[in-house]
Amino acid sequence: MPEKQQYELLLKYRLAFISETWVNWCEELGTVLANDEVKDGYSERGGYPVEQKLMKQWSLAITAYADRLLQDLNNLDWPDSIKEIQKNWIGKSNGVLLNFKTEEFERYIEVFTTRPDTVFGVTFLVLAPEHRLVSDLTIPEQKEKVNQYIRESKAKSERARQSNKQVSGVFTGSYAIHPFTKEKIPIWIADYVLINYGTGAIMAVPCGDQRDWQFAKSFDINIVNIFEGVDIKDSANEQKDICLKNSDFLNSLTYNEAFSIASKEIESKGIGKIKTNFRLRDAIFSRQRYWGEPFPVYYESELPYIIENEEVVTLPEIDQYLPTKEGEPPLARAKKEDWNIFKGDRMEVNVMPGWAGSSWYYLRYMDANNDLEFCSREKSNYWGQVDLYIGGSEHAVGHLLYSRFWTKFLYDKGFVSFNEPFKKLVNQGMILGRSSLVYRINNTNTFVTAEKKSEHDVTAIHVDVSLVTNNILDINLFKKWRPEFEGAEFILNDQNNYLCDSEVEKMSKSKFNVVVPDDLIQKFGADTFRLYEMFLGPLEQYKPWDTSGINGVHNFLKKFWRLIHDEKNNFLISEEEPSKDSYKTLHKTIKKVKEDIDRLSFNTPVSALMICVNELTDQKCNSRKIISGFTLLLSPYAPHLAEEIWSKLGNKTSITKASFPIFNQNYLEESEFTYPVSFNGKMRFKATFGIDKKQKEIEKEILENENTIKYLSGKKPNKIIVVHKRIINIVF
Ligand code: ANZ
Repeated sequence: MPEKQQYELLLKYRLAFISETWVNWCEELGTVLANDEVKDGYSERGGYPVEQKLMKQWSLAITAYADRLLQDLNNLDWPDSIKEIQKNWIGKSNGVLLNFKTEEFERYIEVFTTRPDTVFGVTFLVLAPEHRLVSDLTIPEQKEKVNQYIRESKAKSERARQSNKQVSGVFTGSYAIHPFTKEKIPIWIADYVLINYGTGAIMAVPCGDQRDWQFAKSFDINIVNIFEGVDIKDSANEQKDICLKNSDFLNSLTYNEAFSIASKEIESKGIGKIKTNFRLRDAIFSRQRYWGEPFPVYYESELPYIIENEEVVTLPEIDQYLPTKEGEPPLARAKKEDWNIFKGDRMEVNVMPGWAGSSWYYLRYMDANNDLEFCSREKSNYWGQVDLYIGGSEHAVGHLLYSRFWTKFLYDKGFVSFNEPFKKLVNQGMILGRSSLVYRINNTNTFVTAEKKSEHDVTAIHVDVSLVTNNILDINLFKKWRPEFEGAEFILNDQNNYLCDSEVEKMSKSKFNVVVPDDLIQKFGADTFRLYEMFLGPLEQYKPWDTSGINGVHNFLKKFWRLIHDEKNNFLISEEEPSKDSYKTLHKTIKKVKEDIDRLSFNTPVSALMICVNELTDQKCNSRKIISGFTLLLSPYAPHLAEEIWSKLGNKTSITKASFPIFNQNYLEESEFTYPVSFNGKMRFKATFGIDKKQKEIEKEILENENTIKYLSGKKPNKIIVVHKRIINIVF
């Protein structure tokens, strides 16, 4: 029910719409993918090829929020790098839509340009191969070439098209009329023009745009130079602060002035209009798979309707989680009676994408048992925004953008009182794996130790890190690891060891460097594991996982245990009042741990805790007051051990219910101070006095000091200056 309410809102407020768009189609996965789910022309999950396909899809109008998504970045306590990525992804451009009339028939080609100032440099137009006018504009003689080119570019991903260094394109055979010069300019198609951006067509200015320049050079198209004093023989001029020439009413102006004059002229001539464009696209909201929220939508005469005031539509059971023979999504396998709700002629058979849930789950957490609403206003008012969100930077243009948009929508409709979901964002670094490499001499089953690899022709092979200790390979385990290594031979080093090389890289099964926590937990316990993970380094940094340091952390916990247990493992706690030193040790640790945790520095408290145990061990301190405090400090890092000791200390409730120890500055104050004692400004010796000692008493005692008597050698002092906790100066 609550989910239904969420999605009904989206549909009701016309945020969701159906349109025929070019989508990333992944044949192998049988589904459309969002732009952030596609990497270099392959699906992010599984690595299957993705091609462009025209499909009828539900979309969400995230572009309606583009400007606010951009502006509101300024108010977020997020890493600059993520803000920059979002800014570029939203990609705001101010420009002009301009119409070029075609020569043959009454058609207009609308282009989007950010450089109306260069309009007199336009010598051809380029349409994306998918542009709807391509077939009309292609003359019969060019049809075959054009169709061939369209087929080829379909297989290329958008990214590949943008980064393609090779110039390619085909002439349609048609011409357009330049709106100012009235000259005939050829119309081409090329896949460097993307169908989903702007209008899917450009005015090409070879003297001002490098891609256009290369295109014109390759296909021998006319280039007009409109830049005063600039040579464009070898490349285009992309500098903006150059005076224009060959540009009629724009002559001798530079970019800023020319931009606004040209835009105004275009508008007043009625051939175009000023337009802000965003690179951000509306987000496709349909997926052709089984797992996902079904839409509360049915169709009647092919018109979609929302299912209102009824139970939530649930996923129907189907015989196979596969598309139908006709290529329909898996839900199309469900018969009428398989649906818990069936209305109209047919139900919607697409499902929602993963981000349909991830965009607002934080709100649901606030009111998880509410059967009527997704989250009551009262609850979201109480909890407010997420104060701190720790997450990976891989979500920069997916989840983190969708969630912001979703929250803004709910805010606009009055369902929540804040318009951003996550106040502060911290990107944690990845844990990297340390791989081990062995060297097989080519065409043999002989492995050579790393020191001698250069003497042979070798291939490096990743070996499972569990077979390697301190870079030394356990040969017996290695032989058992894989059948093909059973009969392997080894060339060892001078110490009779087989030394591996190591490399720090992404943790991955294929590199055999994945550390299974279970094994380490079995050996060292979950507390050591957790503590060690924290100890690895700063939260935000990428850190190599290197298990060789885990013993140190484990020993620290054992040392703490020994501090409060005798040789027979009996719990040993003293009721005595702790010494000043022990109080000082504890309180400086409280201060450090608290301050560090507050600033999300989770690794540094571990060394503070280690120092604390070392000092308490030296002080032979097992006093209840100190051990209780320390156990509390340790509890976020080693909760099991801390809980056990907490209970041994006689506490009846869990340590998780106890409050964090409070730092007291007084314990850090020194009780004594050693003053340098000077005579007429010259330092002669040192003398120690209690911090609380009165000035008069210090004066009296210093005069009685035998060293003072010696240095005064009978003279009478004129003045004794005592600066508290600084110096004593005797003037005579
Ligand atoms: C003429 C021109 C002259 C351009 C010049 C640039 C430099 P941004 O800033 O990213 O918005 N363009 C427009 N639509 C395109 C599409 N669908 N595919 C590929 N390129 C497209 O870029 C806007 C500029 O990118 C536009 O301005 C257009 O080329 C090109 F000296 O028009 B320009």
